[in-house]
Amino acid sequence: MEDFIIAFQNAAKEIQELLKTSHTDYLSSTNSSGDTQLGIDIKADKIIEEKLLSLKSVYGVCSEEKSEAIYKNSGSYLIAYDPLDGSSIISSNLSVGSIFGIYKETFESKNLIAAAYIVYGPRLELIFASEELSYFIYDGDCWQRQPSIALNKNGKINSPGGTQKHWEAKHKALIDSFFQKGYRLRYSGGMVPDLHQILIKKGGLFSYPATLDAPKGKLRKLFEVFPFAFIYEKAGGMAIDGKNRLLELPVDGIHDTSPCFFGSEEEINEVRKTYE
Ligand code: AFP
Repeated sequence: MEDFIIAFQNAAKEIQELLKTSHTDYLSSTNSSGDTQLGIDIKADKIIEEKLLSLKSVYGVCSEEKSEAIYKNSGSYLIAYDPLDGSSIISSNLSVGSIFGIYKETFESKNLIAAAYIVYGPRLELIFASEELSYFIYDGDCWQRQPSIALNKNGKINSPGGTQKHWEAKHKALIDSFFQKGYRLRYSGGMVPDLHQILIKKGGLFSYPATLDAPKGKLRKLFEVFPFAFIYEKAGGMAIDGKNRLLELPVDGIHDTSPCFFGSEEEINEVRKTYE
């Protein structure tokens, strides 16, 4: 897995430079999920595609910006990635990220064997999870390994996604119940910094539920939901769609979405009580 870590670290440095110097204007094109694309989304996609396809062990890649996967002749790993998650908050200069899922032979949750994400913020950071979780910070010269991350049984952060107007009543009651217990609202609109914050602060809840306008949720299974489910479970947390473990869900096409809840044990048990 060392070659993947090096590829992600090299891509991270190039994309961080792009973010510092590129315009963040929207293009007239949309990606396969119907999101308007930025020029920088497409450049980041290309940087990552080249880095990954140059690895011997990689058989194919698919990304949020592509309508289909690209395959080579050899290798056994398939990588699904979101090259620049949080396009809509780049113009406000908030942190954004890249997310990766490494699958063995097929793009299915049961074959996810490693996952990673990069945070482009005031600092450049990489989290990589396979058997265990590794955390790196770039110091401007080298990637410095940090102590690993583990979630406590509960936390203090509530990170609720989606438009409240479209939440089901039971979801609104669940989110309110956390605020009544003293949880603080922390939500930037970028999945990477929002989930990273919960990991770094050792607990809390991130939710992106089924809504009246998006009954299957917004976040994509292969590029966003499964990789973060894998990372949260490795950190001692849990990840469910309300009832089921996210990493046991089937996939209906590369851009399939799911409602999702990531957090520490006690918060996820509360979610289960609401949704079961
Ligand atoms: P964009 O890439 O369009 O900015 O979407 C980001 C994202 O997929 C994810 O990073 C956020 O958690 C989620 O959307 C935020 O969505 P809401 O604004 O609907 O809460």
